[in-house]
Amino acid sequence: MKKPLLFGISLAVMLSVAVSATGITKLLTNGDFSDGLKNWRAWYYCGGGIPGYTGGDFSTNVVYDSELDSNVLEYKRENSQGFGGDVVVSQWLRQLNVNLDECPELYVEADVKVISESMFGDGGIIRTFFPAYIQVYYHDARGHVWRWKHGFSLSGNQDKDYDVVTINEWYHYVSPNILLDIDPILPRPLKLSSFQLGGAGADFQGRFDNVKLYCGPKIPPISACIDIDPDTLRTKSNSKWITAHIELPEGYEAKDINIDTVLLNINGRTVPAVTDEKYGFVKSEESYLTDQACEEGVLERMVRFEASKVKKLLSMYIGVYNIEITITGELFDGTFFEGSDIIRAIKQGIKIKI
Ligand SMILES: [Ca+2]
Ligand SMILES: [Ca+2]
Repeated sequence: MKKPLLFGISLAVMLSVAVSATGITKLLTNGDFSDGLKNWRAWYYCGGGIPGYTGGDFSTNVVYDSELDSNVLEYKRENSQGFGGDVVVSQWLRQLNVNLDECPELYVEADVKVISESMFGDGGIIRTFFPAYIQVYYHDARGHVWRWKHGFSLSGNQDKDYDVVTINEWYHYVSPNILLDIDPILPRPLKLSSFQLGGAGADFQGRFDNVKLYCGPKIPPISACIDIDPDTLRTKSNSKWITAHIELPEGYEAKDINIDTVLLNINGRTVPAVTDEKYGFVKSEESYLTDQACEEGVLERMVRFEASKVKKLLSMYIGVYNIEITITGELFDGTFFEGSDIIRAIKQGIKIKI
């Protein structure tokens, strides 16, 4: 049974792609779902084949996620009765006409969360039933279409095909260079066809946000000086904010930092900067451009993160007190920056000799 159903279709054809100052070409539009499902196409299929079987209930919606403080894609399949099926949200790439010979490196990046999954676990025997997955379709010189796929599973032994994630927790995925990850016996990719996100299996539910597909070469981020306050974080303190001062190297200005892209990273898990303009430190340049850290006379951008979310990431480090925190983000022209600071995290109730 094949039952394609279309949701929120946007047939707007985009003939331009965004090339940033770093040489990175961004290939997806509305990958952060700030525009709902615009530019995305949602559909569904199942492989049942039993008379009267409807395929179960499925949905794709853009919902607010309080942890990311952002609109995200949520997809769901229920009442599957144990038959496998897919919920897919896709974006056409064919019209971009990207010549992969001129794209030596191709990367996918996304935040993903598996909320539930009823069976199949690590992809099943044929390794396709993942409760969350990303697929890039491309065609070769003869016009044959091929697929690169990466799954996210709640169980199994992490390998090349999938990452094991924790239920109900956001996971930040960065792919290897897809063009080198493709099996070398397959024909060389020539053009991109489409990009797909979704889940497969029986009943499942997941979320995606901040989805990026970009063509390199990957240029290393510029190195920022980061100063994080407080220097010591007690996991049971009532502090509301973790503050970071970001100072950029010569030739770049802190005022050009795009706060919507700023993330605090601890061992690959992230917390986004607070972007709500009800706060003066988000809205007012006088508040957020400071000269309190790093080199004197060079302004920094001050950003804040919700302390409760950072503490949640730190909660696994019982007794570990020197934690490296990395701040990453982009300037408005697409230049990436990155820098780290070390703070001391103290879990209440544990005595630490310093
Ligand atoms: Ca978003
Ligand atoms: Ca400074």
